[in-house]
Amino acid sequence: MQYHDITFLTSAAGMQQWPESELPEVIFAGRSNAGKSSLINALTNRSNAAYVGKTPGKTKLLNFFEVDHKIIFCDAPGYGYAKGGTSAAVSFADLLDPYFENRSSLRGMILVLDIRRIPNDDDLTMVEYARESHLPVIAACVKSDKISRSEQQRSLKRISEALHISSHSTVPCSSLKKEGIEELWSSIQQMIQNHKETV
Ligand SMILES: Nc1nc2c(ncn2[C@@H]2O[C@H](COP(=O)(O)OP(=O)(O)OP(=O)(O)O)[C@@H](O)[C@H]2O)c(=O)[nH]1
Ligand SMILES: [Mg+2]
Repeated sequence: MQYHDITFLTSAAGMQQWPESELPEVIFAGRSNAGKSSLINALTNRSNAAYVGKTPGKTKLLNFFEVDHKIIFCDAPGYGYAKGGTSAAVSFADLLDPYFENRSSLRGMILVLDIRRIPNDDDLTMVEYARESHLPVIAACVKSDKISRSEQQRSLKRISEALHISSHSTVPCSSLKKEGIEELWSSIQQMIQNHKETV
C-alpha cells in the first residue's frame, strides 16, 4: 500500500476563500452519498481525512485538500436531495459557476457514481460543466463490491453511454475493499500529464 500525505486546506463558499496554489487540482463531484469522501480517503489510505467536510455547515462548501504536496483534491458538495434547500447559504450554481469559470489550476473532474445506478440529469449537468470548461472527466464507479464482475462490465457500459464518455474513462472501484484504487490513481495522473503535454 502506497503512503499518501493528505492535508485539509480549507472550506470555501466563494473565490476569496479558495486556497492560493499553483498545484494541479481535480474536483470530486457526485450525488449525495455517492461516495466522494470515502473515495478521497481510499485514494490516500486514510480512514477519515475527507470527513472533515462533514462538520456542520461545511457540507455545502468546497473542501480543499493537498495531497503529497503535488495535487489538490476539491471535494464538492453532493447534489440530489435537499437541493436548493432554504437553509443553504450558497446555491450549487453560485458555488460551482465561478469555480469552473475561474479556477485556472483545475485539470479535470472525478465524477463519483454508484456503479449500480444509471446516471441522472444532475450527473449529466456535471459532465456539462466539465465539457464547457474543456476538462476531462473520469467516472469513478464506486461500490463495485456490491455486484459481480459481469454486472460491473454491463454497468460500466450503461454509464459510459448515458454520460457520452469513452468506456476508457470509466473506472470501477471500491473504497470499502480498496479495489480499483491504484487504477484510479493512474487515471488521475494521466489526466494531469495529458494537460501538461497539451499546453
Ligand atoms: N460498499 C461500499 N460502500 C461505500 C463505498 N463508498 C462509499 N460507501 C458508503 O456510502 C456512504 C456514503 O459515502 P460518503 O463517502 O460519505 O459519500 P459522499 O459522496 O461523500 O456523501 P456527501 O458528502 O454527503 O455528498 C457511506 O455509508 C459509505 O460507507 C464503496 O466503495 N463500497
Ligand atoms: Mg462527502
